[in-house]
Amino acid sequence: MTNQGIAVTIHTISTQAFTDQKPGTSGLRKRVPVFQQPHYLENFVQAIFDTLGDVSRDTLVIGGDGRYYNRQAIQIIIKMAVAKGFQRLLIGQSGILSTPALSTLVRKHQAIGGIALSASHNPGGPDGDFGIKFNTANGGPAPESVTDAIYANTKTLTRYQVADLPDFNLDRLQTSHAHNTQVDIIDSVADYGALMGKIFDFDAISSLLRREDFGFLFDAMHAVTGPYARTLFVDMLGAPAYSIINGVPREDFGGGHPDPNLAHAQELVTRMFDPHGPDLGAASDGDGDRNMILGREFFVTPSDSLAVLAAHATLVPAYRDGLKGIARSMPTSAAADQVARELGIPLFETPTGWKYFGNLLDADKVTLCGEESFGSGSNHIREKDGLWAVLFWLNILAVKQQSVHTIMTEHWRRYGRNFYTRHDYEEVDAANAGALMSALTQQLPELAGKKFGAFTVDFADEFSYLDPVDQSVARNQGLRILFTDGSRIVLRLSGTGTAGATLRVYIENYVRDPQRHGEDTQKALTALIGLAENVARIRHYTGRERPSVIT
Ligand code: VG1
Ligand code: CO
Repeated sequence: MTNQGIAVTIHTISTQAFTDQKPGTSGLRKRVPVFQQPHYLENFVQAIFDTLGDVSRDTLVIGGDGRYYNRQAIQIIIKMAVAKGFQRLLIGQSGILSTPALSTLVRKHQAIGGIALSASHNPGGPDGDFGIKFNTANGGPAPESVTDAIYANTKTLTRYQVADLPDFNLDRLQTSHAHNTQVDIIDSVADYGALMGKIFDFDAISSLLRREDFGFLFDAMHAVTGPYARTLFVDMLGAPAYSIINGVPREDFGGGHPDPNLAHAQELVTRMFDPHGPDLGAASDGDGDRNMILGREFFVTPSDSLAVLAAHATLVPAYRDGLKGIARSMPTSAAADQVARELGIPLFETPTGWKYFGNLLDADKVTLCGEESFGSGSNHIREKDGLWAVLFWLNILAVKQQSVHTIMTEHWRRYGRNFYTRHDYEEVDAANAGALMSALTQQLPELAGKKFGAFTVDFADEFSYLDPVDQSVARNQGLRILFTDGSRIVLRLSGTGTAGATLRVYIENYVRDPQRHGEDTQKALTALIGLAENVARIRHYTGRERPSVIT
């Protein structure tokens, strides 16, 4: 379709503001029917566009994880972007772009930003979740100053603009023109695949994946990484095609919950916990930014994974010269801190959410970042990156020729082990969850110095973060109780849920003694788990006997 030169009518539609469009930890997430309400998506998109000035010389990247409503939303956004007057739109073929691929494209094409359509690991389908997130010119999630401005716009919006155009064919790679905008439907994988080839030792990884005595299994969970994994692992690196399971993206993720953890990646977990299972297993989430790493009969916690990547970074060509620093979110275990200390590099502790890593990466203060919630990444883009983490582990295994289990146990022997678990209480009553948090907040000042069995509270506070680059302050980022032996209990409310409130309780205990490193995590943490219950009265407030998900 070429409409250049032909006058395209731009309609201005009157609308009323919605009061519930405050972006959370990672964009605006709601149930699909909420997004399907007349004007709902349009209002939010206009609120984003209204934070940008003249964009007649700017490029915008658009793509999503392929979930239900992805295609409809993209058609709406294209027509609004044409009305806004962008010079160029880059759209992933069939509307598909993983979150890391979107970040790659924004950076490579020096776009003004990108719009990612995803609710990440939340289930999809007509009654599932949908989401929209704006990334800025560095390729990363918009910082709080921008999301605050978007939210302010949503509250006062009275009109939005849309170009009167037929739907675009999203499936064919092509360039077309509409009004003043060039619309390019591009290969969803190519630029991302090329970037991975520049970071890792593909020759070494390829030899490993072609070995008959090495087994690799990747679970794409019927989400966005299917095509990316096929191109990278099978086409570029020579792994057998059967290494990828659930590789076809589906609008409802095959009815599953595209969350790469021990509870939801059932098929992968069953096959890895077999004495004859593959050597490396991995999974990624709905939009491809999370990762889970498994060895044979062995689970690597995301916090430990970050520490292992940091300790072995110089084995990867892109990080051969070492790391500038490491950043981790506050609830993430301190395993990476031990490595940073030994390497003599700074360790930054940020609030939950990838947007807080952007400034540190842009200022070249850190090279690797990670979160306990199955997220890790580096300065190659400004999002966490699931397949990057899998390639990183493959690169380490290819060089070291050791099992995941051996690499992990040797790591613990050297640095000590941070036993770590997260207990989630999902969809609890929001008022009760709020009451729990305020009751605990009030207790905090009296906790320092108190003894609970073997544990003495060192200090307890509400975490706030002063960004060392732009001096912005983020308050209210979770309650933490730190003990004199380095153990911690952290509580916070999720900012990505779409129903009620989700309480996350993070528990950590550092153990130096190698004799204890083989212990079961939940058993090793029993005393601290009980302590969290006593101090925060979780059962009382949530009405739940046990967490809904333990990772
Ligand atoms: C969760 C995780 C957080 C992550 C965020 C987005 O947020 O805890 O670490 O950055 O999801 O990840 P919350 O507020 O629910 O705890 V993703 O893969 O959903 O974009
Ligand atoms: Co995600």
